[in-house]
Amino acid sequence: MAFFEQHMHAKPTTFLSKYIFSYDHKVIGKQFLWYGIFFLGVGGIMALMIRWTLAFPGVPFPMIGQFLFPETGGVVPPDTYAMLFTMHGTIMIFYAITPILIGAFGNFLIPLMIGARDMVFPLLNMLSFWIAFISGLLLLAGLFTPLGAAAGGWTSYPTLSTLIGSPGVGQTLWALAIFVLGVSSTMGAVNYITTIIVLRAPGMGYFDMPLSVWGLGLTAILNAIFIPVLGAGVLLLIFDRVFGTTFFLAGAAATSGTGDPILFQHVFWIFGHPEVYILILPAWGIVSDLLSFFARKPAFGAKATALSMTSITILSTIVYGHHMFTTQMSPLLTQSFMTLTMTISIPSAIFFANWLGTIWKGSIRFHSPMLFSLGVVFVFGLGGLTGLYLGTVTTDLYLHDTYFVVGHFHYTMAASVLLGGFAACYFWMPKMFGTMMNEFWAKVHFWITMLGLNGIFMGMMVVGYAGMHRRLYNPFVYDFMANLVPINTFITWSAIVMGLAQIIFVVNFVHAVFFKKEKSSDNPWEVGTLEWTIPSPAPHYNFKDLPVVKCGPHEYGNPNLTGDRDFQYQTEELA
Ligand code: HEM
Ligand SMILES: [Cu+2]
Repeated sequence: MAFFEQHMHAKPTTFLSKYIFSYDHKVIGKQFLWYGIFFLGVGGIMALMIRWTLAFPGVPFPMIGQFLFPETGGVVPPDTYAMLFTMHGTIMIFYAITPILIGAFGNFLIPLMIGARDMVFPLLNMLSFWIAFISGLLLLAGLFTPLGAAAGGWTSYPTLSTLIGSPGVGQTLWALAIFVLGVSSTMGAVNYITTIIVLRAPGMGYFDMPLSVWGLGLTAILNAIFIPVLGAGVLLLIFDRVFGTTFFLAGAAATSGTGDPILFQHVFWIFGHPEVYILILPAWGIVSDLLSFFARKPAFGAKATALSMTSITILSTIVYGHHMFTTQMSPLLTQSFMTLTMTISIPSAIFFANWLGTIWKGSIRFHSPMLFSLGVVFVFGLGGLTGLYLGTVTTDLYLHDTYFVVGHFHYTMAASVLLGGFAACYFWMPKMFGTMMNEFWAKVHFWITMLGLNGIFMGMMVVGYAGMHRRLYNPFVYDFMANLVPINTFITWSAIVMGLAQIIFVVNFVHAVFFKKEKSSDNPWEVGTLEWTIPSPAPHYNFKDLPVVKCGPHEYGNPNLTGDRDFQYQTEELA
């Protein structure tokens, strides 16, 4: 299994080689973490502006409104509103969740959890961060162009995204930024896959890998296959915008027999549906491990969980058409996509049941990472169930493009992935930075976040079910939506509450990283996976001697355990 010789090199000594152009997967992981947290803040403020506009149409945005929109006296103008929801979605998906779950935790966890000293290709790894960094600059640059940032939605459908729909440079920069980010993600994905295949510690079979590594590995496979599809799509979009081609131009099919806006939707969703699993799989893996760690029980049906995750990964590649039920696809196609979509419920139900089996009769320790993991179980349940209504053609025809869809995907992505990310932050903090965050404030953060996000996303599903469309600047000019203002005000207050709760996290995090004197012990959560066998924070090149794996990652409460612990390190032989 350890096919590769792994060497130790001298420690980097200069500031540049240590913190900026570091080859160390742990430093690169932290760089992605800071990058993601920054964009989480930017995307979050944009979300609040969207919500403000929907709850209080015509009222200036407090504090920074006057400064940002002086021409309207602080009120968010309609064209800016379109930029806000476009940039919010783009930033959250590609520049916040992806860097945090995949960039930060993928980088940090994979080598540590499989007993390797670094990624297989450290230089490629370093480049992948800096290319992502450039992409972030390109995206933000759009905000400062004369006609403003992209405004065609995160899906960037033509004709909204062609020169006719958005003539500004911002939309071109958007496409370029996504393309460049795709290059970075693909580099990362290839690195992760190869690392998992060739650098596993001696004795570690695939089923001895923690489920976090399973999730991250499956994500990397989807990334490597489907990010290039999106790359091709946005490249063609750039050609249409800059070089006058007509791949996606509406009407071009009629006049020259070539272009078709619907073609873009196919390309986008062939990537886009797998993308939602790209985001959720790492969170699923992490939650599957943490539930076991904190219930002090072996992960129930761990092999079945890993195999279910794999089946979902495979199925996710052939259901994309359910995003396009309303594009006049042939009934045969819609029905086929509906059937395939529904098939995903089977492996989903298996591993969801395994989660419940894991916590069933466990000696649960309600530390903050566990609270956040249980939060994922709850919100993902809701997200998954609402997916069934959208995957069914007949109900989707009504619900498509309403806030019900927005509620659905925020439960699955915003809520589940965010809570999973927080669970990971609190849990691996000692190994990353050598200190622990304050538990009391972590729990306060959890409860207020839960309260806020359920208020927001449950509210969205309610107004969506009542017929409120997404992406409208002021839906309430239509009579049938006018009476939905009070619920929208409620959603907005929930969003403000949730936003404020995140300040607690940031303060707690920054305090633990920079100001906390008290060091954490090497294994504060009493967990047996490989990263907890080494000092906190993880030292240069992780393992002085490469570990040899003797048992699985979830040995808790086994009567044959050695020592007077209720868990066993993966490097120890089970008696
Ligand atoms: C459990 C099974 C799931 C089913 C059956 C399902 C089904 C659907 C369907 C049919 C739509 C399109 C609705 C429409 O536009 O009319 C949709 C939208 C969406 N779903 Fe799911 N979904 C599921 C799980 C997930 C998961 C796990 C995620 C993410 C982690 C996710 C993220 C999204 C996103 C982002 C959109 C909206 C994209 C957009 O239009 O902007 N879904 N889902
Ligand atoms: Cu989908």
